[in-house]
Amino acid sequence: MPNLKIENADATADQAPQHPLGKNAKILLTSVFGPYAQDDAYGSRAINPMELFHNQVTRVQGPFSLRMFHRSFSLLLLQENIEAPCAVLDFPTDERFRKELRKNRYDVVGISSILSNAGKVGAMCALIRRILPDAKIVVGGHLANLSGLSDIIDADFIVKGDGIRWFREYLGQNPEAPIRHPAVFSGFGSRVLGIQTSSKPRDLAAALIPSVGCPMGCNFCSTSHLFGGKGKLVEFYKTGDELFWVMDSIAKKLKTESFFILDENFLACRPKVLRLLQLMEEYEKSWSLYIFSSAHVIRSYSMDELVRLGVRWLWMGIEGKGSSYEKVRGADTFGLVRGLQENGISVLGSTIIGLEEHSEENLGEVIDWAVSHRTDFHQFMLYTALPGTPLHREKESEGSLLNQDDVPFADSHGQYRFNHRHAGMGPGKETEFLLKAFRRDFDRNGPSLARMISTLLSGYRNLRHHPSARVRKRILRESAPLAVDYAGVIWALKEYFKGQPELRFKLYGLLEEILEAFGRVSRISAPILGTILLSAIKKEERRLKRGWTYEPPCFFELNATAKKILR
Ligand code: B12
Ligand code: SF4
Repeated sequence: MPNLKIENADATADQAPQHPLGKNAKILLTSVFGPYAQDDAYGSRAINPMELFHNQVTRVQGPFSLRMFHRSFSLLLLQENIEAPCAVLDFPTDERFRKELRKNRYDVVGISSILSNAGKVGAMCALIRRILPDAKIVVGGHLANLSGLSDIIDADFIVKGDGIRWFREYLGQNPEAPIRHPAVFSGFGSRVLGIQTSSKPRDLAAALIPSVGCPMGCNFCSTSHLFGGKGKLVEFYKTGDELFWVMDSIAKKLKTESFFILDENFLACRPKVLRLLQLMEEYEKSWSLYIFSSAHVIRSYSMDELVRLGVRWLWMGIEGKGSSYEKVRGADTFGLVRGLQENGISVLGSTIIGLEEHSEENLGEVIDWAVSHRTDFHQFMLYTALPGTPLHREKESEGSLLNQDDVPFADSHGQYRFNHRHAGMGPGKETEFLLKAFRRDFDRNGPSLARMISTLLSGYRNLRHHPSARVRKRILRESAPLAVDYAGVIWALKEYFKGQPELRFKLYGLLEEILEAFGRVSRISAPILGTILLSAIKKEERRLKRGWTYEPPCFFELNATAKKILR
């Protein structure tokens, strides 16, 4: 059990004044306008699409990259907890945003943004002032951590930290009321190998946000420092019971049994998690959990506890060889990854490129060390001094922060340039090292999709006779695609990688294992489906070469009160 003192950080949001119309104020909540995956004057960048995996994990995996979008969860969570008429506009185009401002006379317009989209927020504020001069403009999300933001955008309120409490106070609602959670799937528009994947509820995970912030307070982490930093956390659901009943209600609404849990260190509060497990056992829930957790917290659980909790996928910071971060200190990350994978838990390892101790001389070794973990997925991110973090303050006082002419906010997204001068690396070198890291992981370990299938197969083999019927049910559900779909995928990959004997050999071995486990049905279907998939992969490859990319569609949603008065 980690030795952490956690305080509630609800007070991090600025004290809000009250809107004169209170709960009658008409509110629009919006994300920044698109397009996202192309270079533009407002700060969109082709290498910074509105995607998670393709942006920062499977970036160089071409047709094997996992492509999908995620809704702007902050907006949905805010809307769910606002009693006033409230509309959400997610992923609008510039034109759709203008149209919305003209269509309804909003009293308040709230924009959620991160640092790299600062230019768009500035443009959106100017549009609101022009079209709806009486509306109050509220800006929240990670951009709010930028000191001096009010000098570059024209907003009435900049809200740091939790927006639910802020809006409740602003609109005269009870700030202590229980938090209502939206029922929303975690991802949509998923695509891999050039094929749209299943959108059936049972194949999708619901998003669950038990808290925001992280009490570990690592020096570079804006997620933690937006909500108070070390020892602080805004917990929406404080007990295992609250969490269980929220999950139960979402599962029923969405008809799903999987949860993507957006909590930076979900396992950190052991009593809460063990109570959740107890309730899952009592009510026979065989839920699958996709979670984030730090290595030293994972180690405080037995593997059987993780399996019974339903952990299927884990995002874990590995950070860097010899890293001094408390969350990885003393952890045998290699043994941990292997043990998790044997129990059917896919690992997404996350490594930082450009820690203080990194240099052009030692980065090759650092990358090799990271890649040799053979995690199912690997995120590499640049050590970026994000506003509001101790790292940013340190670089600012050292005088090593780069200015906006050198590296604009739009490029400070962790996948291109450092926003400070690095003692061990020449300017721009980090871009090469970052790409080298992704490529080495792909070359050595092959497509993440195959690695994930291999982990799933290990889970099936080792746990399908688990003493708990609940665990067996989950394992059978999760491994259902192995016999036909994934047999076909591995067959196609084996053919595709003909020219890479080492990788082909691994894929061949994996296919044999699947065929042995599932017999005739796999033997017949693998080459048939595999041939179709191989052709889809080649088609996707050609499409990508032509520069194809994709954008999320726009969503417009009204809460119950808004449906009566807004269009
Ligand atoms: C989901 C997610 C995404 C999704 C975004 C989906 C979407 N539609 O917006 C995807 C995967 C696409 C994504 C992409 C990127 N992301 Co991202 N992402 C996250 C993640 C993991 C969760 C965000 C979330 O939903 N949290 C739950 C919600 C409820 O919390 P919240 O957003 O903080 O909202 C609370 C408050 O901030 C506040 N609030 C939020 N909005 C508003 C608005 C108003 C008006 C008010 C009053 C309050 C308010 O109230 C909310 C409730 O308390 C965070 C890390 C994290 N755990 O926060 C990173 C994070 C936000 N992402 C980050 C980055 C850097 C990126 C990328 C640039 C990554 C990259 N280069 O690889 C790209 C940008 C893409 C683009 N073109 O814009 C950084 C932002 C850093 C910064 N300081 O700006 C974060 C913090 C991760 C990190 N630590 O580096 N991301
Ligand atoms: S453990 Fe992860 S989420 Fe928590 S502060 Fe450190 S980097 Fe941030």
